[in-house]
Amino acid sequence: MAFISQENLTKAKHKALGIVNRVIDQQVNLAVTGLSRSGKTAFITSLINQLINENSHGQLTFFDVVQEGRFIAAKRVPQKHFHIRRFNYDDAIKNLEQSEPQWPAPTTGISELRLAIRYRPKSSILKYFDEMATLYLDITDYPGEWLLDLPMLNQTYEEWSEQTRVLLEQAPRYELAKGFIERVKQLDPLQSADENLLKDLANQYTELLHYFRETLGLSIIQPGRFILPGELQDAPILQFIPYLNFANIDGNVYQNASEESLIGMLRARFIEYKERVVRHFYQEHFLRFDRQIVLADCLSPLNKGADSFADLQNAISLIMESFNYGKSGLFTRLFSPKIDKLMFAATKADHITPDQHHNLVSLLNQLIYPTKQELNFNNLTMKAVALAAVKATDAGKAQYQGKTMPVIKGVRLDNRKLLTLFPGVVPAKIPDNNFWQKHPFQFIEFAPKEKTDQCQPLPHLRLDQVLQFLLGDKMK
Ligand SMILES: Nc1nc2c(ncn2[C@@H]2O[C@H](COP(=O)(O)OP(=O)(O)OP(=O)(O)O)[C@@H](O)[C@H]2O)c(=O)[nH]1
Ligand SMILES: [Mg+2]
Repeated sequence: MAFISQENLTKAKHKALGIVNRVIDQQVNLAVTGLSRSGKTAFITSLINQLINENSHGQLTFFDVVQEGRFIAAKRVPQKHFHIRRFNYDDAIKNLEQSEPQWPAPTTGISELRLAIRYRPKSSILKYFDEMATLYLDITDYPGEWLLDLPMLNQTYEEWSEQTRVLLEQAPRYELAKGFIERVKQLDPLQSADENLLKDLANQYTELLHYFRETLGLSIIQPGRFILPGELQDAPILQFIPYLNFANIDGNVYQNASEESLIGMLRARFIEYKERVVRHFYQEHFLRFDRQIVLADCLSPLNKGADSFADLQNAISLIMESFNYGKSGLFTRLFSPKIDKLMFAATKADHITPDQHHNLVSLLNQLIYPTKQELNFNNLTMKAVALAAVKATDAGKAQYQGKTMPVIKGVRLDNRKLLTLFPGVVPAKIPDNNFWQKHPFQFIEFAPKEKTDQCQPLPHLRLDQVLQFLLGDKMK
C-alpha cells in the first residue's frame, strides 16, 4: 500500500478544493452606461468603496451575501486589459474624503478596473468545503459624451445630417444655430474640398455643441468626440459637419460625388468617424458584457426646463433604440452581448426628499417605457431604482408656515454654506405645460459630506439594492 503523508494529503485536498473553486469562480462584466454628468464615475467609485470597505457597518443591508454573513472581502486586482488606463479610484476617493470634499473630475478617457470579491457560497454541495469562492467584477468607465455616438452607427451620412438639421431648425437650438445653418446652406456641395474650410466649419459647429450642452443643458450632442476629442484633437476625422441642404441635391449626383468635392469629403469623414472611432470603441470595450446599469440624471433637466427635459427624453430613446436587446437590435447585431439583467437608475436621488423617490422612479419608468415594453419578451430581467452613489444630504422635517414639511439639508457646492430646503415635487409622469409654468422644482448642487468616521464607507442610497440585483444571484 502506498504511503501518503499528512502533507501530501493536505496538498491533495487543497488541489481538489482548487478545482472546485475554479468551477465556481465567476466573472461579471458590468456595463455602466449614462450620458455625460449622469454620475457614472461617482457610482463606480462608491461601488468599489462599499465593497472594499464592507465591514458590517450596516450599509449594505439589502445585499444578501453581506446580510447572511457570507461576504469575506473585496479587493482591486490587475485588470484584464493592460493597454487601458486603470480606473483612478485613489484620486476619486481622495477627493471625496478630503476636508472640503470634491466630486470626481469629469472623465476624459477610458479606464478599467477589476474587483475580486471573496465570499462563502451557500450552495448545498459546496458548503461542505469550508472554502471561498471569488466573483470577479470588471467595470469600464468612459466619458458619457461618447455614448451618443452609438446611435450614429446605424445611420448614413444623409440620415444623420437630416436628423441634425431638424434639431438645429427647432427651438431651443435655432436661435444660436441660424448663422451656421445659413452658412452651410449657401455652400456649393460640389465645390472642391478645402481643408481650411472644413476645419473652420467643424470649429463653428463644435462651438454650437458646447453652447447647447453647457448653457442650454441639452443632451443630444453629436458627435461626442467633437467636444471631447482626446488624442484626436485636430485630426481631419473630426473635421466634418452635417450637410443641411439635402433637399437640393440630386440623389445621383450625391451618390457619385468623389472625395475631391466638399460633400464627398464630408461623407467620407463621417463614415471614417463611425468605423474607426465609434465602432472600434464599442467593439473593443463593450463586446462581452453580461449585466448593464443605465444611469440617468432626470433632476438636472427637470430643473433646467421643458426643452432640456424633452432633449433628455429624446436622447434616452435614441440610446435605448441602439441598445435594443432584441434579436434584431443594432447593438445585438454588432456586438452580440449576452445581457441577462438590466437596471435603470435615476441618480442623485439625495437631491430630493425621500417622499419623492417613488415619483422619480415612476418618471424614469415613463422615460424608458417604450424600450421596456419591447424588452419584456426577452429573457431579460429589468428593474428601475432611484439611487445616490454618494449621499450628500440628510433628510429631515422642518416647520414652514405652521406646517411640517419634508426637507433635505446639505452644504452647497458653490459657497459651502449649509442649506435646508424642500426642492419641490418630482412629477410622476412626463411633465406637462402646467408643471413647467409653475416650475416648482429647485436643484441645488451639494458638496459631498465631510467624513466623520474614517472607517465608514461613503454614505449612499440603495447601492445595496443595486448590488443585489446585479450580483446577488452570482453569489449564492
Ligand atoms: N448629490 C449628488 N451628486 C452627485 C451624485 N453622483 C454624481 N453627482 C453629481 O454629478 C456630477 C457628475 O458626476 P460624475 O460621476 O462625474 O458623472 P459622469 O457620468 O462620470 O460624467 P462624465 O465623466 O462627464 O461622463 C458630480 O460632479 C456631482 O456634482 C450623487 O450621488 N449625489
Ligand atoms: Mg465620469
